Amino acid sequence: MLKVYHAKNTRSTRVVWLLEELGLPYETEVLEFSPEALQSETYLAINPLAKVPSLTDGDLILNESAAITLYLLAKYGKGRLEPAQGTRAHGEYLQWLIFAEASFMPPLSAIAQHSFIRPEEKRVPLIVAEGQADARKIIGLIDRALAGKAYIAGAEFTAADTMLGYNFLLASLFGLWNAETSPNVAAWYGRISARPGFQKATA
Ligand SMILES: N[C@@H](CCC(=O)N[C@@H](CS)C(=O)NCC(=O)O)C(=O)O
Repeated sequence: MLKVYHAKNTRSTRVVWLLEELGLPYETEVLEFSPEALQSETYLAINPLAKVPSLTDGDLILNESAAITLYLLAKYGKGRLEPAQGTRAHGEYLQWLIFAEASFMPPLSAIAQHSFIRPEEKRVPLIVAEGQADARKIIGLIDRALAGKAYIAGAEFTAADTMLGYNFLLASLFGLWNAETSPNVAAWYGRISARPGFQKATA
């Protein structure tokens, strides 16, 4: 049985959401998002960096949300939630899927770290301001990429939407965009966040 280690509003949202979209049976261990819970001896044996998500599939342990996404699709997807491999559409899909973690998460993480995760004396307001500026630039780019498209990789909902959708859950919580500044993002985010899988993953 697949098992996901999940904490609310963290990147494990991507994994729970994808599992729901794929209709796979899985169990969830919900962790409190606190150093005590993540650094317990039991959890460190699963994730030595004390982060979420983790996924176990038998004796396989995976600790990266993008890797978990690609693994689940390769093993259980049966071609669902991704364009056909080797096509131009698949290339664009992969780029957005990886972009979500590799290029968009750093400014969002900087905002989170320096707004509420680190102890107050270790927070640097300038890092928050720079993170907000960088994140807004990226949101502008995504808004332009979504023009005339229902989903980030084209007409169909894919795992690039579950990866990137999580970034927008955070960006929404951080007040980084609205329907006036980002109309295409607003339409897209409205569509994806109405899906039952997103609702379940964010409950
Ligand atoms: N690249 C990893 C990042 C995992 C990560 O940083 N998770 C955050 C929550 S969103 C975390 O557990 N942070 C705890 C900490 O840094 O102490 C992934 O995509 O899964």
